[in-house]
Amino acid sequence: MTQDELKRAVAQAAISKVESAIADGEIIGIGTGSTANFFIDLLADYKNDIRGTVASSEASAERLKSHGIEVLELNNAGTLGVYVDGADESNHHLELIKGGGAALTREKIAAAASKEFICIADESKLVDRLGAFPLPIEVIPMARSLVGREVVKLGGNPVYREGVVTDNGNVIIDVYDFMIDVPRKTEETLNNIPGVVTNGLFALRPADVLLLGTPDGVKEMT
Ligand code: ABF
Repeated sequence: MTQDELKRAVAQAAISKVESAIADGEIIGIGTGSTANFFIDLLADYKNDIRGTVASSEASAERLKSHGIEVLELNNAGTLGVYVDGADESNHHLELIKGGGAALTREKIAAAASKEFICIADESKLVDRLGAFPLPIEVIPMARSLVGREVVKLGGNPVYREGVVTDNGNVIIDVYDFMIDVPRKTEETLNNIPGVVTNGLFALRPADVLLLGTPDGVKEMT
């Protein structure tokens, strides 16, 4: 199976898991990235049944609207029944690195606002230890150098993601050479640096379910 076929398979499995939430009139949180895009495209079949969605990026909002699916502001939506999104890495505790697509802050808000967070990924994303994928940090532009120096003190190698402005008007620093042994602690430490909006570790609020696409079928981890 190709990687796209694995992504489509997990997106289909996620559809099965959200059907009851849709039927119950819950608002569905929608993530960002190529795996989430497969989910959005499959969700189009339910557009007349869905009460509404909240998107974690402008790109996903546009894709949802192009299918005729209603997109709401989170402030008007209340608690989300379920949030479905991809990841760049997951460990076996369902602690994640996210933000390769620069949407990490809205993704973290959507996950925090959801009763259940279903992560969808192909099997290449499952790791024993987080950190081979560079950890993204969203930073207020004037704090870029300060945050970079603090990251160096913590042992990381910060690289400014040139030419990228987030949906919130901020910049991204990717931290290389930074293997993460205690993700919750690292998440807190980085978030305490002045100028950091948030970082791409999802450990304080990990996924509740990981649907992993493998050549032998979709595996569910909880
Ligand atoms: C979002 O999309 C991000 O948090 C993550 O960076 C990325 C994963 O993308 P893909 O599904 O294309 O691998 O979920």
